Amino acid sequence: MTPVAAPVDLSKLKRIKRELVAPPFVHEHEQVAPGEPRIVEFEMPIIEKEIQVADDAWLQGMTFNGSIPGPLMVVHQDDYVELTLINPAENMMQHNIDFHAATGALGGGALTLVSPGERTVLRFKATRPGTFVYHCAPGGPMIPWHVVSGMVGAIMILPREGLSDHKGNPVTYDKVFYVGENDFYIPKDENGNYKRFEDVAESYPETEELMNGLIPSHVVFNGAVGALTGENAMTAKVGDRVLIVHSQGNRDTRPHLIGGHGDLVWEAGKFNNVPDRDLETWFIRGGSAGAALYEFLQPGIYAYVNHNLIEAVNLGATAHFKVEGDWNNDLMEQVVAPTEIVG
Ligand SMILES: [Cu+2]
Repeated sequence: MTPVAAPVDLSKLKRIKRELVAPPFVHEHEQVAPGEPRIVEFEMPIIEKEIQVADDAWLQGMTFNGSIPGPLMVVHQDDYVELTLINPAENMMQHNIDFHAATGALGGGALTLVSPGERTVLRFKATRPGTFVYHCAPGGPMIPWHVVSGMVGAIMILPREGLSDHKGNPVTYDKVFYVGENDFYIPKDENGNYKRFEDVAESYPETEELMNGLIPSHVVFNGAVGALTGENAMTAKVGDRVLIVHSQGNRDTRPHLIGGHGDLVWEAGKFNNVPDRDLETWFIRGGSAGAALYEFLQPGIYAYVNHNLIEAVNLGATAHFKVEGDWNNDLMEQVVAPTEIVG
């Protein structure tokens, strides 16, 4: 299906090329659009590779740009996204990309199906501001399989004037992190050990059987248990306003920052809607990305979790923020340290 129409003349628009970076980091961008709408060029290879998702578990992964999740792309409303999608000859599978932010042709999925050894270029206009998921959707049961193998990421389309608070006043962020949550379905052998496969094709039959039971073996942030904890913790300083973009391509989730809040939360991720305030936990619908802005007020280690705590603690969906600065005893003080009860 290739739509036929007169080409649009975008020759007067400026072009800018953005280099994508691996999550949780986000490529360089302006919060307020610097001028007229532009054509923003991105290039993403699709990489099929084995990924270690826990000490004892490996996934035959499929990735946008080599990372799970795929990188966060950032543009402004009314910019044009121009993506070169590359399926290297070493891959086994056909892939494509469905942008929830795009209009028509299955989000671009119908125009981007590439076999190994092919490339394609898709351009779409970013008409609606917000955070949106993109994912592979090559048809039939390949769709959920490619998504739970890692082929999901997000795009953030900022309003041209930048973000606004609940009163419509401008707000900015000091840092932005992209946390992509994935549910994995890794089969076990008869001894209860996770099975390791030669390639994606070999992993498919047993993985699909497990997928259809709807109980994931792992629920992780950024592709692996511990990908964002300890030495990999996200960092901030007291007083930093941090924007956290959180996506889930397949399943509902409920981010929660332990010891913190969501000051302004675009739960559904769409910036034309008034943000919620002071949230303890927010809801990300499967197949969407949301955004939460928080100013850190105390130093320390914060756990950022999926508040289904079984998924957070036992299946992997935990990240850390390491925040530096001075403690505020007005907000919290240990009045009496734990001591033995006497008498
Ligand atoms: Cu795919």
